[in-house]
Amino acid sequence: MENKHVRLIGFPCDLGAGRRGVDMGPSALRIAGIASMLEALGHRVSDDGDIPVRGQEVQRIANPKLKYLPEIVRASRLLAARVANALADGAFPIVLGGDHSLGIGSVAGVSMHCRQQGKRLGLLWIDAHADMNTPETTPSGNIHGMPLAVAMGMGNYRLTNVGGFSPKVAPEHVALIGIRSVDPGERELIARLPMMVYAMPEIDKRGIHTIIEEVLERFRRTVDHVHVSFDLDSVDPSLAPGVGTPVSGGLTFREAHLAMEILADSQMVGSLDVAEVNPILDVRNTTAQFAAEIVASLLGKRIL
Ligand SMILES: [Mn+2]
Repeated sequence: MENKHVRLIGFPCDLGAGRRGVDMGPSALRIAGIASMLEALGHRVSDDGDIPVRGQEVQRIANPKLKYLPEIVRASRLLAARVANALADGAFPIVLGGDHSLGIGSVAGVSMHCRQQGKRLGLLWIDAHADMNTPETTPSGNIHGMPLAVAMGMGNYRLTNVGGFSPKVAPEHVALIGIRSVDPGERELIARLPMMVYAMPEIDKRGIHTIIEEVLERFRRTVDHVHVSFDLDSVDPSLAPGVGTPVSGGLTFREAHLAMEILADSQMVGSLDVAEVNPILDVRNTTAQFAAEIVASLLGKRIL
């Protein structure tokens, strides 16, 4: 893999999640050595620090179907600008979360850049959940359950309009991989959208290798920039216990790494999110360390 300029952008936010502590994820990922691991691969790494996000203590919930909406909108705009700037500088942005509401700003920033450059965006969402609720369907009101719907232009206007346009990505350019916990409203949405969706049983039957290759085959023909949004809860909780919404039966160690290795070989990935690392729920930073290794595999780390 060619050497890249990697820009780390922390998004210390737990406003979108139902459990506290995921706002400390960016620190945990830094402490796990993500920068030095990427430098060891020959990449240049700079750390932009964190997007300022105001904590829950100084806010109140105005709308229980869209908890902490105003602050998430404000922080998402900042994140979008930071991600778009990194790409404009020729860098490879990695957004360190933080709950998965970070995907709203991150995908907006990538999409802004692609729009400016006349590039078509492909989005690979790796997650235990579909993250496709809307204010109408959400069981919890937690915005981290909405970012993939938002990226495709569905949901609250203030969220879909971050960056000033919508949708950020066409459903036919979205692949959702690893799901095993889907809400009724999300199931309906998935059924009527032309997305590529691979739930865990299909990964079990066909193998992660076949599936990632299939997604890449479509992406090679239809898009120019691939953004990967990796939720640590996609991985089995035995490997990544430090997540807010663990679901058994996730990706194995090798499935997760092999997916990243194949993506690295494709040379199509230009930006990445690492979401939902929650140090409060973790065991001696295991989940952040696992995440850092996953990032290294996506950026070219090889066994041989
Ligand atoms: Mn997620």
